[in-house]
Amino acid sequence: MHGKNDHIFVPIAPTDTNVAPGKKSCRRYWNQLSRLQRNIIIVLISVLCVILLLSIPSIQSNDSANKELISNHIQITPIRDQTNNDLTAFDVSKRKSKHQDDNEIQVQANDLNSNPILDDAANEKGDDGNNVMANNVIDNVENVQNSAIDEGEISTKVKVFKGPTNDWQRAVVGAAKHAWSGYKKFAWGHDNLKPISMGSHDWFGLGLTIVDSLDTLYIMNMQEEYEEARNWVDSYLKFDVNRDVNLFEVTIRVLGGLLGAYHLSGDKMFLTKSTELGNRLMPAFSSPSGIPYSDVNLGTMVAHSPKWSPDSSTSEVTTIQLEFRDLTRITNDPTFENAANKINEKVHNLEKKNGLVPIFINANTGTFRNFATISLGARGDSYYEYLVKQWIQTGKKTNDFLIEDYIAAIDGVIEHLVRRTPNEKYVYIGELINGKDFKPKMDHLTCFLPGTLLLGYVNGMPESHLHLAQDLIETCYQTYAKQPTFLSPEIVYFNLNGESETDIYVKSNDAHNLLRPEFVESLYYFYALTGNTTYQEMGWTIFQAFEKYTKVKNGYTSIGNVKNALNTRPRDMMESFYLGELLKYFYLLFSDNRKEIDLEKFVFNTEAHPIPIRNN
Ligand code: DMJ
Repeated sequence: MHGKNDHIFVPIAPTDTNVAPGKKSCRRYWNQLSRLQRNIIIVLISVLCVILLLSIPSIQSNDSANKELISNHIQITPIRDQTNNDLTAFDVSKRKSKHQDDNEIQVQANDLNSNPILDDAANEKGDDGNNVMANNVIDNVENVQNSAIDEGEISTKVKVFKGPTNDWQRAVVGAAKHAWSGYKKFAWGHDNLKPISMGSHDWFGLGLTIVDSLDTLYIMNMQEEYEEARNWVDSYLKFDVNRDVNLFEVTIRVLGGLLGAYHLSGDKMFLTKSTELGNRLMPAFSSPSGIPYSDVNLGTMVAHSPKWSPDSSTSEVTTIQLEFRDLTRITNDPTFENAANKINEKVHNLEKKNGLVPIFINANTGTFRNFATISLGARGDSYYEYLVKQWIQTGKKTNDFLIEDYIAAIDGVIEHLVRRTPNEKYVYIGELINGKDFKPKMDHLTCFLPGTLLLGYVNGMPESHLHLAQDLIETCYQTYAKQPTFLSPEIVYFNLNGESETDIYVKSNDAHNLLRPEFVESLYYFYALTGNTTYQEMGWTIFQAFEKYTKVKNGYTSIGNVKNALNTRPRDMMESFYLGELLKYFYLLFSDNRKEIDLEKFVFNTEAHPIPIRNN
């Protein structure tokens, strides 16, 4: 594993006739030695060299994780030779183009106060965009230090973002502007844009795209658009409307969006709105078991199970805790966190299959549905995500049972759900139908997992998590790379018993792409936590594919078929997570400052809204 520069440097004095008397040169000493003496010295030096070389891996044991990440990265031209810091010809051009306009960037100082806690990270880069890139070769997977905010400290300060610093980030901002202008023109105030029919779609009637986009616009320093969004929330976002909403979706997108905007901007209007929404969602917790109902009417404040079933999705009831706990932190009202904690405790006490949970749970009885599917995809995914993220949110000091459940769950994943394909040896995660029969099916949603595993690993989780993360990031990348559009389908299947010629295959009903963010989210974690710019390269390839196949005149659209580049079948829908998540993760992935959002200080909710880490 040693590069060509990893030799031991033995300085030899030059032959110098002007050496001062009494100071003999090494060469003169050497020449005066007998052959035997010289041989002994050569042998001794050789032995010393061997010992030194052998000891390097143990000296660098802390680096081993990153070394493996670097050496095991997916086969894609690395932008730097990681061992000698030389730019390849390919990379020079890429990097030049990425930074070519740096000098033209105007640093637009806001009239906002700076936040000493947060500004360290923003300043890390300095003026020269190349500094951070040069550092990448020595950046490691670092264990996250505890730098959480102390109890009681309220986020009233703001973080200043300077806007894009390279061409890739500028391209993402271009995409955000294009999406925003289509939404503004045809769907303003509605939940989603229908960019082809030039119309809108309402799900909850809460202006989802606006609220989900607030912190994205803020992070990208799109001041005009941010002001438009902020003012709409202030004037038009009303919660006292007679309308059923889904507790989970509104919590992660609307409550999470308001909280993220509040923490970055310090604007108290978002605090007021968050509190009102939190109060109106509380009836969902009024079930006999404490496991919340899936739906709640914001106006009448009456909650109920879904119309189609008595059960809630397991991932939905376990993916509201970051937000409700944060609401308690900023309001000092314990009601929100208490309700969320009660769910944690209930689910913790239920019987599981090696830490794995069925995907349905009954709000009345508080029990899992018998023989329900076990999956890290739809309806299961973020249960696992929030176990580790809640532990991180509370400074890794409390909620031990959550991290124990997480460790048990990942052990369960490794034991029951992980398989390797026969030919190309891709590692993937399948599902257990009826809780027992293995199915080699993986939702794109599951591609959040490599990023979450890596986040857990740098926070102290076992090495097995790192290995699984490395394997999965490659497999998820392949779900994109194998398609002619270079876009992943919603679901892939893997060759288990020779039923397919290829190791990864896609059924026609699963070939759609909804502009989902999970894989780009994982790439972001891999870049942010390792500094390895290979993950930026992967992201850039995928970003270009989105540009090519999902960009339409008035925005971006989900497509029906990633398997045919000539007939992608646009579906006329731009979900709020396109701006809320996908573009945000692309932007942060392409940042020259991988700590633009510092993962020692913030944890992202499942909709990419940053929530502060605290010491309790
Ligand atoms: C988002 O709402 C969230 O990421 C959620 O966790 C899963 N589904 C969508 C994006 O795919």
